Amino acid sequence: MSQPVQTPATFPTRIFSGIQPSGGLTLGNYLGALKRFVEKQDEGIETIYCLVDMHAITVWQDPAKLRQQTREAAAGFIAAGIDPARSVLFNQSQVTAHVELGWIFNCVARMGWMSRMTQFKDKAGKNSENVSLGLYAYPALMAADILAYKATHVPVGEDQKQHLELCRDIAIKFNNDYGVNFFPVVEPVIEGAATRVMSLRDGTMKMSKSDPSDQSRINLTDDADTIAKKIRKAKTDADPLPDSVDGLKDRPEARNLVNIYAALAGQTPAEVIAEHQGAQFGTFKPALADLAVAKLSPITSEMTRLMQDPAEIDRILGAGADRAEAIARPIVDQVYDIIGMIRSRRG
Ligand code: AQP
Repeated sequence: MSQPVQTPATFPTRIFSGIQPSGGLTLGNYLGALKRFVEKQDEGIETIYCLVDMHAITVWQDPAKLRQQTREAAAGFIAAGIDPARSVLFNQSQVTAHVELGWIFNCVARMGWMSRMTQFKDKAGKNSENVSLGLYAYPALMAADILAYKATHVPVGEDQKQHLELCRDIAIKFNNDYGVNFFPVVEPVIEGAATRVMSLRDGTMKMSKSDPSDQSRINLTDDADTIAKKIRKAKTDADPLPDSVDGLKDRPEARNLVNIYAALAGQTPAEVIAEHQGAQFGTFKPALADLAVAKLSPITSEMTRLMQDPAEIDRILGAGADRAEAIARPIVDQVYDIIGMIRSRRG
């Protein structure tokens, strides 16, 4: 019954990625994901970007805040360079194909696979009996988000690598179980100097929008003073910057700031080190703060401007959802046929 699985090369290149509107966008989301999203769009590839609000509710969200955060994230995407005419930009809950395929994938994915997901273990911590079932099933819905479009490439930060491996496993198992070559085996696209931006408070923890400490992250809504203050107060060690990237090996906080600088400046970490070797943090941090403000302030002001017209943001998301639906619906309808569901409604 099993047949060889198609490789991505046999499917047209299509990019899909998403961000949860579970808080304000952070510098981690920007450097690890959003900046890459814009680059892919500007390379002329077909790009579909989604605010994954159904993922956000795997942890309780205040409804009014969720709406606000979704609009704010959409404004962040557009302010960062996503053009809703060139990319499909929408919020997940407006296209029901995602949850329909998500359920089917719940029935394809194996408990053993899900139990190995480190992000679930990190997020659930010692409280795993009390977190939502949705948080556990989240990676199957993420696979559906991607495969509802037969996307071939997914730009993400390093933390999503394991979820994308699971997405590949689901595609392969579905293809094998039903004897079809239907879903592509997606390629993660994890690129750039800051694929894992760390907390400003602890260089061993990921910068995250849901970290209880606002000092741990830079938000895309932070003003210039706040950005400069947060960088000045970022945890570091007492040594100057080394003369090679290897010298950052056991210095997670120093490495993080160098990587952030590199990603913002469009340089490699080695180039940053070559320019700043021997510098104390008293000198490097103000240089980083100036760079961060120069790069982020135009995005923040544009977000603020866009947020003055929430109806226009909703209109853009609705139009994007119509375009997304037109791609995903026929794909999910074919899945129903493949798995043996009767589809006999008229109209
Ligand atoms: N610190 C980070 N460094 C690099 N990339 C990151 N991403 C997130 N944090 C970093 C990338 O941003 C995209 C969207 O992630 P998400 O919001 O859907 O979920 P997440 O990875 O769980 O991000 P957060 O900020 O930690 O959200 P919460 O706190 O709600 O769980 C992904 O491509 C991710 O890799």
